[in-house]
Amino acid sequence: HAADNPYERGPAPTESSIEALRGPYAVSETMVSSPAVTGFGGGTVYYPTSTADGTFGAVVIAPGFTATQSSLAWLGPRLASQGFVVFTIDTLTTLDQPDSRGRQMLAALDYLTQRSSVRNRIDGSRLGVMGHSMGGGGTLEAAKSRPSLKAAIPLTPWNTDKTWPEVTTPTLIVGADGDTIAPVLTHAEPFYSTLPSGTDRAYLELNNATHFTPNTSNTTIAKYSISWLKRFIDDDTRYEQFLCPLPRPSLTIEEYRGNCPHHS
Ligand code: 9J3
Ligand code: ZN
Repeated sequence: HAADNPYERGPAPTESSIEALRGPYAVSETMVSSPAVTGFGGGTVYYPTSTADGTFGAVVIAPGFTATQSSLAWLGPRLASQGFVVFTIDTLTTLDQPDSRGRQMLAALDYLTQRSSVRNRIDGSRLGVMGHSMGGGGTLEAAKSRPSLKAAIPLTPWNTDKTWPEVTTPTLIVGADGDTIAPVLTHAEPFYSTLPSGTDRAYLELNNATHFTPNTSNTTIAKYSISWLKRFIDDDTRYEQFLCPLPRPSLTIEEYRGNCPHHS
């Protein structure tokens, strides 16, 4: 229990609690405007309203090419209500490439943990990154350049760099079977398979899905993202049951690969 793990937050999870539209924490939000910040384009912080449970891990989420934070806004309260500080960001320009997005995600994490109004609510040693498409490519770039990150979740990621042997952060890659913009054969699958085998890694391919499936509320994305963030940002082994044994193909899962048991 919490006595064994100082980072675990919230009640014991169930299949229905990780599928729910909201978790146990009421959520507040605050806008961060550009140009008040530098190095990224501002964003919205979603965070548990109460301070009674101590500090939380934090996650920065970046959008894809031509998109803004609104394209991933659904993840803000959905993840924060489970016990994370979640920062959905805008990039400096909507045309920024994945390497730039990765640097901006790290700038956003630094702002969040060092200067933002919620910095005292965050455990700065327990941080993660997520992003869609070029923001998913940026997620891999951020993890590659900052190995201290605890979790990374690229969603239908796009990048010209196809190989990620440098990543040691536990990484859950989400692909979509019908993606014609970042086809899994040339993006999500090689990104997954080139992660080191010693890195905790998983590949979730959504069934009957497209490049833009991550842009609307999606229970399969939410439940495995929550489980991955809890397992690796909070070290919360209560969520291991949803990740290992590996999820079976279903109406919403085309395929799931990964190491099980996990290393860390
Ligand atoms: O962020 C994305 O949706 C990347 C896909 C894309 O349009 O790449 C073409 C340059
Ligand atoms: Zn590479």
